[in-house]
Amino acid sequence: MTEVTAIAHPNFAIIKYWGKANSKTNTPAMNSISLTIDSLTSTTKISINKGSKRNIWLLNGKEQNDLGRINPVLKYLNNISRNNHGCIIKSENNFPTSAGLASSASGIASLVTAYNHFFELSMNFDQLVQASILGSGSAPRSLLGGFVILDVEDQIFTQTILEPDEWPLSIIICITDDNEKTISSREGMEISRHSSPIYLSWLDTNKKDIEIAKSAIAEKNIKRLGEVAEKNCYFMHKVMKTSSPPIKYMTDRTKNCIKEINSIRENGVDLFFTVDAGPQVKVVCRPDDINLVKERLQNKPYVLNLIEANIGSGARVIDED
Ligand code: 2P0
Repeated sequence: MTEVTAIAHPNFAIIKYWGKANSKTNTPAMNSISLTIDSLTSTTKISINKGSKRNIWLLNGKEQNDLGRINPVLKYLNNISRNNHGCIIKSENNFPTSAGLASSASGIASLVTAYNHFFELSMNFDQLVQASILGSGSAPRSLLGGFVILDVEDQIFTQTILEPDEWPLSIIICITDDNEKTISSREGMEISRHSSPIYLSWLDTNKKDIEIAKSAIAEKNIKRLGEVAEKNCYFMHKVMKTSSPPIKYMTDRTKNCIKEINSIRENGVDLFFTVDAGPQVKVVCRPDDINLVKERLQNKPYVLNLIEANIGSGARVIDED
C-alpha cells in the first residue's frame, strides 16, 4: 500500500464536554452524548515521507508549521506500528475549519482510522479511542455513527446508543459566521475550569443530564431530548461567560437564530437547537418538518448559509492504493 484515505464526520454534542479531568492525557471531566453529522466530512490521506523522518501535515492544502494536536496521536500510533519514517498527512474538511463545527474531532478520527489501515495494525476499539482522545477529547465520538456516548467515569468508553436508521432525524446547521474562532476550545476549557464560579455545579449536573438524554433517546422523544439538550447547552455557555476572562461564542446572530427557532416551536413544530464553541446554530427536527424549518431560517440576514444533514455513520477507510 502506498496511500490510504479515510473519512470521518464531525459530531455535535447534545450533552456537552467542557472541561478536562487531566490536560496531559486530554481526558474529559464529564460524560457526553453526541450525534454524528453525515454531510460534513473530514478526509485524511496518509502515505510515507520516503527517505525522511519528518512528518508533514497539510490541512486544506496548506502545510502546517507545527503538528500541534496531531503530534501526541502520531507518537501513540508510531509506538504501536514501530514506524520510524515520517508520514505525509493530507486532511481536507468540506466545511469551515475551527468555526465551532467540530473539525478537530472528525479530522483526528479520520487520521487514526487511515493510519490503522495503512500500517495494518488491526488496533482494537479501545486503542482507537485512546489514540483519538489524545488529539481531541471529542474525537472518539466521531469514530462511531448515530447517537454516541463517551463515558469517562472509570475507564474511557465510547459506544453507539442508537444507530442512525433507528431514529431518522434531520439536522440543519445555520452558519452565522465562518471565521475561525479566536479562543480555541482547549484554551477556553482550561480558562473555565480554573475560573468559572459555577464550574463545579456544571460538573454536578452532568450525570442527571446524561440519564435524561439517554432515556429520551431510548423513547425517541424529541421534546424531552430537546429540553435537556437546550438546558445543557445554555449551562455550558453560562460557564463560559462566567469565566475570567469571559468567553462568548454566542453572537447577536446566534441569538437571533435561536429566537426564530423558538418561534417555530411556538407554532407547534417539535425541534431543538444546540450551539458549541462557535456562533453556529445546529437544529434537530423530524424529516417531515425540514422544509418548513428551512423556509423559516433561510434568507434571514443573520444566516450566511444553511447546511442540511442526517445522522451519519462512523469513521471508515474509503480508498487505498
Ligand atoms: C463537545 N466541545 O462536547 C464540546 C462542546 C465544544 C463545545 O468538545 O481540547 O476540540 O481537543 O479536547 O474536543 C470541542 O473541544 O477539545 C468540544 P480538546 P475539542 O463537543
